[in-house]
Amino acid sequence: MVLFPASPVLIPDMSTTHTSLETAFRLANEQYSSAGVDVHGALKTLATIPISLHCWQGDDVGGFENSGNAIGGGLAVTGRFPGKARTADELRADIQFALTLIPGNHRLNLHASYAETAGRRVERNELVPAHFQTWIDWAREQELGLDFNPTYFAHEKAADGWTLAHLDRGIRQFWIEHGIACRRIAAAMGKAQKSPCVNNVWIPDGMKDIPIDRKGPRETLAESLDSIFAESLPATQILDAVECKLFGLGSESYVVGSHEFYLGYAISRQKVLCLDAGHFHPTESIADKISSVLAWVPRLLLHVSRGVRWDSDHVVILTDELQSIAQELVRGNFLDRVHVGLDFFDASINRIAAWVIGTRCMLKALLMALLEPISMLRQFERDGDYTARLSMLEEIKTLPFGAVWDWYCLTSGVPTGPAWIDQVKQYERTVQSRRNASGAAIPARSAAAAGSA
Ligand code: RNT
Ligand code: ZN
Repeated sequence: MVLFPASPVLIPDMSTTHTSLETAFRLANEQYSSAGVDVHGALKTLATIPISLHCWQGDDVGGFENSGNAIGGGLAVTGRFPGKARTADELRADIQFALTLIPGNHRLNLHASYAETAGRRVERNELVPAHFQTWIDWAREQELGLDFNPTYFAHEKAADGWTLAHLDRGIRQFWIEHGIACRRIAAAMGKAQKSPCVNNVWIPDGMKDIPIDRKGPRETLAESLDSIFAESLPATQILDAVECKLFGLGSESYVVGSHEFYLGYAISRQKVLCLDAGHFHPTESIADKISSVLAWVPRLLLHVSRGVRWDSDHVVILTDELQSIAQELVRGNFLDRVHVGLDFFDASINRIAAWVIGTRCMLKALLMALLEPISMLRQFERDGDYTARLSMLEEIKTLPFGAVWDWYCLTSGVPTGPAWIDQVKQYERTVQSRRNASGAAIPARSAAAAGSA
């Protein structure tokens, strides 16, 4: 059995000397400066933007409850790439390693199902901050901010796909209590880290086929949400977010928490709205929504993801859509009102590489946006010179962005260019190949043999 696909070709050594990177950066800087771009200012701003890495990429949204419940909720993780984190310690080690390959200071987004309960079953409505103390202590050591999410899936009380809008009052109450418990945990995290923890509510509730009653479940959801948010907690500790979705696997015809539902809810309750890039019609982009919804809601949370056909959670890459999202954040001066989080899960490639690819691409998109000659572009637009605006937008696409990005990586102490891939392969050989699905360590010799098979 091939445990780790052997790499048929070695990653080419594209490393460049410090001097040549510096020369390339100097020339790039000159070129950008002549277009009126402050490159050093752009890099300074980029360094202040935290990306919230989603813990669930590291273990296929598994969590540590070991209850045997299927993930459910319309979420599906495909792929069998070996070496996934099996314990919280392994997950923390993997995240720590991933962060050494990503420039800047970032955050970690945890789900309630990643509680550490010392092998005891703790009901989700009985979770307390102590179940996350190890995460909190570790995050403090790593200087990582934490964000949080109640988990409304992978549970027997969510097995029929209904939670906060459930017809059964008892089940609904259980999930309301889970929501309340999670807000307290998020606030404790926010207090410990002295920076608000974004607590994002996403529920799967919906129907596979045509519903007769679209109204009732939405009224119920609004009531449940109001009960969850009834307790007032300081905004210095917690920011409440709600996430919409158009359709999911098994909820193709109707999702209770649709965009219009949550947009209205977030405006009327002044909550943070979460826009997931994969939660709209397949050709619809969230970029154009940013300035629209920020006219009415105080803050936004982004779940940056990549929809491919029916899947909303492919690894983020540097697409036009990603670039337009970043451009909107920068052009609209929205960076201080928007929390950027990632949301994808791919088990068909090395899970750490998935984090690194997605996060580096998000940062590249932001840097590209920060390097736009924005005053010049604005002036063209104000003058009604749309010819110059379009021409310039195309010309700047071939400015030497790569030299600035490499310089940022170099000065942030992380690998430049594709050098990080070798480091992931090395970690695969020395750490991940020793893990197997049953939890037992694979003897080093057979792991190595399998790796080269
Ligand atoms: C599901 C939502 C949600 C989840 C995570 C695991 O469609 O995007 O954000 O991906 O909570
Ligand atoms: Zn999401």
